[in-house]
Amino acid sequence: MNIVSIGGSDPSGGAGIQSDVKDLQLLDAHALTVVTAITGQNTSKFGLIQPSSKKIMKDQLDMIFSDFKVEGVKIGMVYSSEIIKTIHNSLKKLSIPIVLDPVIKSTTGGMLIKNSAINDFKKYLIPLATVITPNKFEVEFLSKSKINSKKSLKNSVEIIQKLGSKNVIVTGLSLEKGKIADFVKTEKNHEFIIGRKISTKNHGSGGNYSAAMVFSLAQGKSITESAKFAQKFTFESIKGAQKRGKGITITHKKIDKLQNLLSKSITNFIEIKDISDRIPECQTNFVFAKELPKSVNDIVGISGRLVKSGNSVIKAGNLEYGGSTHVATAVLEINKKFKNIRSAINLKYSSSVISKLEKSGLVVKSYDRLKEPKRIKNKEGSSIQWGISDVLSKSKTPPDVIYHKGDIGKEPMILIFGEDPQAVIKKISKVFS
Ligand code: PXL
Repeated sequence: MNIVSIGGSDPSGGAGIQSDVKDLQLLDAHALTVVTAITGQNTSKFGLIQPSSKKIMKDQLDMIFSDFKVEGVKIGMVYSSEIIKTIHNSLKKLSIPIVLDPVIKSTTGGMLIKNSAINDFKKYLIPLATVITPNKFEVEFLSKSKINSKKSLKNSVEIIQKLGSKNVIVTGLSLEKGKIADFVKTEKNHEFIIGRKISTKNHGSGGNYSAAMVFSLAQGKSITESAKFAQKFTFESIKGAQKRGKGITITHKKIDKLQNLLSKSITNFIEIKDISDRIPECQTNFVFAKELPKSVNDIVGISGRLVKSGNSVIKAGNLEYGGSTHVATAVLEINKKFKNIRSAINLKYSSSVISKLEKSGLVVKSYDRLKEPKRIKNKEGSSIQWGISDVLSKSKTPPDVIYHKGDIGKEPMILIFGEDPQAVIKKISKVFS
């Protein structure tokens, strides 16, 4: 997925395009960047601003949009009227999600937009936004109205909506002690999304929110779903904030070890020659559990699975805890008996694949869904648990492969297990390469 970040350079790496590149990479998207200005700043103070010329702004935008299939745009620091109009001209005909983060002042006090550009910001950029994500100060500034109650908050947001942004999210409100609230207003509804608050002054959280927001919208998620996703992403970024300089901390979302390892193995899997022939009708999931998983929520899976697309396999969705039910349930079951087995993948059944797996020296076991008790059949999701436990009741050593040949209306399936995703890939590579 390609996402464009249009914004300023922050040499401290805490905000601006540097932070967006980092966040989008973490989300497994490719960040394209259009630099509106170079700022001089660190974690204590704000220095100079050198805006990009109209000519180089237009060239950057033309280069990006004439080459890449762009699926989402985030706009941060825009600085001048001239830059605003150039962005407007480039984006006005697009029909992809545009997230406008109306950055006005930096945490360390620098003005990120000229006073003379505010009217054009409202006239040219707000109407382009799928969603605008101001904090309290920014809504007050743009709506020219003070917020001191829920009613005045709604009024101010409606002023912004009248300027042309269908959806407005006011981020980081403090309504209750220990809690943070994001106010989400769409054309038809409004709601507060509540999360845990971490009270620290940091550099970068607004940008983390809008980057996660555009990523989620570009994946086709709704405003509400994306707002929840962005809140969680921002919470984790603030939780992991690091003191890199002498001043305030820089937000930083830690890479989850399990997600990272699984992600690498998914890349290896996708690269296996002709592997798309091995994807079943119900698609493939690849999962990795924490040690001693208690539920599927302790297991990372792909929210949208590995999907066959022509002759290739694509990862649809994200790596999420609870992202798989079926394959994750199989791992939960096997892990009860063999604690070191924490990963699995499901592949399309074929008898020739089974004999190749057997010939390669792997321990291959099977169960018969025709023998499944009726009470299990009628209970959604319990078949796999029954099947695996049936196999394990007869196994002293951990099986590498468990398969079944299906039932009426049930697709046959192969599951390959391993200690971790790389171990699973190694087993797959014995027969497919
Ligand atoms: O977080 C707002 C922001 C966005 N873009 C740039 C910045 C800042 C805050 O300092 O410097 C370039």
